[in-house]
Amino acid sequence: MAFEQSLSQIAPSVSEAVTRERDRQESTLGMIASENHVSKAVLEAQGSVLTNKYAEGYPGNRYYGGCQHVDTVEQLAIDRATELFDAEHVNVQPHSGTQANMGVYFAALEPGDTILSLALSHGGHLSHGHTVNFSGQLYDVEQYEVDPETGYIDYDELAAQALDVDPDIIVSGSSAYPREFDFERIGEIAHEVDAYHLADIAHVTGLIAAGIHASPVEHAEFVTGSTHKTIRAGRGGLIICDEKFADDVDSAIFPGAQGGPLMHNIAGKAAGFAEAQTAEFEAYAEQVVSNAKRLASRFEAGGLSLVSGGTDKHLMLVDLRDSHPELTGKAAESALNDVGIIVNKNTVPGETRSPMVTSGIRVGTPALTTRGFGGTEMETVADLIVDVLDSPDDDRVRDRVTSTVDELCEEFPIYE
Ligand code: DSN
Repeated sequence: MAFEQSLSQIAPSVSEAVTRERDRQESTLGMIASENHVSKAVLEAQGSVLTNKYAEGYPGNRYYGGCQHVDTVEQLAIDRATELFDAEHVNVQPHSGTQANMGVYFAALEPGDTILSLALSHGGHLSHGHTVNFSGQLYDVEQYEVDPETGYIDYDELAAQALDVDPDIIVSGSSAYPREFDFERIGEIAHEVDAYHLADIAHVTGLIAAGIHASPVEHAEFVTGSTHKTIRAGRGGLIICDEKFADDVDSAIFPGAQGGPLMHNIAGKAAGFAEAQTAEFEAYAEQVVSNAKRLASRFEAGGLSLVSGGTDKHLMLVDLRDSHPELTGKAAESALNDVGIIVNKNTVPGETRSPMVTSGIRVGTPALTTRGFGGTEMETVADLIVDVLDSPDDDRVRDRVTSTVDELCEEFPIYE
């Protein structure tokens, strides 16, 4: 019976691709700011028999029988997140950060209402109202930008813009803004114009859980996040909201936006949230930020320009236009990829190239910090990146960098 066969027996090509992907992760430096390596415990939970169970509804109130054990798991995930974020209500069912945002929009807005959010090319996210995403198609969208000189959000300008466009919701949070948001100020701006405040903390969920990044929970009616980035709890999303919106949010997620919850992923969240409650996780989160600041300083010493001149958190945005005007983000990503350093091309404020080409790269430290990299290693990695950007076609540089990357990967294994 097929049940007796291993993955490599029943689907050898899939098995081989999984093994190769594991090897790729072990043998390269993952610096995509939104990625991380989960623990074996989270992998075990996500690969469990909970994938077999339908559980439409919520703990204690399901549409199917046999939900007693998945109820336990989901309630644990909810309780842990409630504690971690000092929340009134948490929904752990969103399949992703985008689904979480969808849940909030469905709960708080009517089609045609106005969203005011950070533009994608200034660090925002597709689900904050981009025209190619449902959010930009269902809602009227106005966008704010960072100050072109400083790279920071100008909150006075945002306040004036909010008065002007009269939004129904203001979205804070980003995919590529290297500075902390002033959640309190955005909350005040939103409330002055009678709008809701949605804080999308996808990137910084782990930093907030660890208490080393300001929390928006007091200053936003709705907070959304993803669970696989800095918090290392496996792929998925979550919504935190004031108690008075709990029923609206829960019914917006199910039955509004989703069907059966992914209970194996919710088990991953419950496991990852337990890890996030430890002192070890707090030390990890502190190291993520300290590593990012060290990397940023070394980049600048190596002649690279960073949007806003640095970082407050786990990521930075290298603007190649000053230092390497001919080198596109796409070419930089590719040259680094060839030597085993994995980053993503990224638009920069005032971008003139297409999003598939770009003039920048986004670089993050969560995954390398999980491997055990500290400040010294970050400086080594910064130097390697600068060397490759300076001489992307020089084979001697490529060989030297590749061999240092190999040594670092061997010294800091992920799962072995
Ligand atoms: N794709 C994620 C990122 O890289 O930031 C956001 O969803």
